[in-house]
Amino acid sequence: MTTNNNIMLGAFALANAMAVATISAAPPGDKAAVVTWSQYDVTSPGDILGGKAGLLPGSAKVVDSTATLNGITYELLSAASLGLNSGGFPLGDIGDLSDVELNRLFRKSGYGGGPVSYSIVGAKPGLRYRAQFFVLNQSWPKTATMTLTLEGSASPAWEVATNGRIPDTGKLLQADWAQAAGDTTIDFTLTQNPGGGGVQLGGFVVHALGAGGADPGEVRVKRGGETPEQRTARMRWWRESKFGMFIHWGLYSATAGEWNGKADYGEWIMCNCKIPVKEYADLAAKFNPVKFDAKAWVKTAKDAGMKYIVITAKHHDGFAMFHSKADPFNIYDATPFKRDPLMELAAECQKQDMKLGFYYSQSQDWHQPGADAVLGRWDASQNGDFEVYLKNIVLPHLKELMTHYGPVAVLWWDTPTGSMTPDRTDRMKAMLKLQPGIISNNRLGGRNGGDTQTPEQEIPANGIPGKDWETCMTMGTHWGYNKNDVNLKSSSELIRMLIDITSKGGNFLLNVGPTGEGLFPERNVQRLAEIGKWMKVNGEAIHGTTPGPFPQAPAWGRVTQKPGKLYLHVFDWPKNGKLVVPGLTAKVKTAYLLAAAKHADLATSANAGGVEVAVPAQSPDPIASVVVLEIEK
Ligand code: FHN
Repeated sequence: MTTNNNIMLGAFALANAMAVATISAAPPGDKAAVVTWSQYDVTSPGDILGGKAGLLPGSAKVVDSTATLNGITYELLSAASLGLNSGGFPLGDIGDLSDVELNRLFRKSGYGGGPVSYSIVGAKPGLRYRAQFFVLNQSWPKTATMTLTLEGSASPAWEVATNGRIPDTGKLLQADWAQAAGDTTIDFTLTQNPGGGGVQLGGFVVHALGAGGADPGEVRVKRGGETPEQRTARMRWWRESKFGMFIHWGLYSATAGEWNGKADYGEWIMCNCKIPVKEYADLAAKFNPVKFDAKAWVKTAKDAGMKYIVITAKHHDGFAMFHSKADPFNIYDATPFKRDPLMELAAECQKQDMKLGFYYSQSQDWHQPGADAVLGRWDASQNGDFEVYLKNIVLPHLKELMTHYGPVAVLWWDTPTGSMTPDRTDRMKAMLKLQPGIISNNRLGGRNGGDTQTPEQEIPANGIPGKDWETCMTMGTHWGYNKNDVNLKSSSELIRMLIDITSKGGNFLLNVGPTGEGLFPERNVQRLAEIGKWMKVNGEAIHGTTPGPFPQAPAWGRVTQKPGKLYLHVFDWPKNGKLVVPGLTAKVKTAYLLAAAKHADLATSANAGGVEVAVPAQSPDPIASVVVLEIEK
């Protein structure tokens, strides 16, 4: 199968295998000095799920290995044990396989998963390569299917023929390709598993075939179809933005939260009041938001210091707030308004340099037959087939949203249900490929993590370390407009929340529920203006910052930073004129208040406990005053 020329370029396997024996030198070809090895021979058959390795076909003796790289232990299946000639493992390059995603994914009982993408980067155009992996254990019904595709190579798209069934335990699957210019992607998708069971794949290896002395390239296997650098680039604007506007606007807005004399509803009014589908749809005839002014909306967001807007394209009531050809239950066709507000908003966002994203309720839809209603259906017309809903409504809607409105920065899924099978979410996600840079949240469902975590109406005490996260929040009680929703958080509270979230590494997506006439309620506008006033002076300490360097927030407030600068957001101004920054060891070059004219210098002194800044007796802003420390990097 392989020759001495073949070079093994990456490997992993066996999530549960435990190291037992010798630590030996790193194998030849290893470029990562920190790698240590341990190996053991496995003699027992089968039970991978129980933590032991299985026997592979023929007489091959399985040798499992673990490698520790940057503090993470990887389990590797040695190609040499399979009769392959291993020229060495460039272990420095397998960091992206750290969580042995494939093993975890495919071991899951009950349903399939994926796709999980692996990019093979750095392979040399013109050379031939081979990818292999092993079916380590499987107990799936024969009706389960597994599809693997190789994309981006010169070879035709390649699929491991499983003929409608998972290959047996011990089978080796492989695919060869001639590398074209550009990277190769392998997508692993496992679908359909009625009746339980599980399967574990492992031993994923990439070889250069018969390179014949030719340099096979610095091939790396990377998880996710996107390199970390590419992900960083894609997420950059979002990470720097820190502050965005959520807009919940739909047919429900026309009710102002009132139904049959009771007025404490919001965007859930249709469900809460069990309004029959036809009766709710009839509201559209009176929905005529003629005061809608995209320019004013975007300006309000911009003046508040917000960098992106996410608006409900379709909420759970199923009413599309855009002109859809897929179904007439939309603002253009069903109302006297006869305008497409998302089109107008998209144009204005372009003009005012504001990112625009769409909220889309993908599985819950109270209007369309067959869609889900998480609290149960109440109208016979809601009965139907989810597949039909998906095919006729969701996919065409998504295609329209992804293609008619220019750049779409965010797709904000919501309320995933059990109908979100991998096959269905795959089809939805395929639509997002029409917007290559798009960022999506973690509410699609199935096994899709998404790009962002979405705590709702709360700020996690310690942020969500290592994740991109965004707290979404209402100013009052409801997301959609309710005329009685007047007990709002104060602008001071909202500003401090923005600071708190930023200091913990998150974003703040603050909601506005416009009226049925198309206006932002005055009470929201007032708060946004006050936030904007603060941001005008202090926005530098929010946008583009990361959490401060201290493990604990200081007693007086919060800290954010940029390279060479610490921003001290002081909530509790020191009465003695001494602001102490505990634990700061870096040398302070200058200190000043963002609010001070010409950024006049403040005296600082260092002592064993940290740095002390001499501040004026009065705080410039009782909500939060920002002291900047320029420090030596
Ligand atoms: O049910 C919705 C709700 O109406 C609103 O859209 C929020 C926003 O995050 N999401 C759902 C509840 O989680």
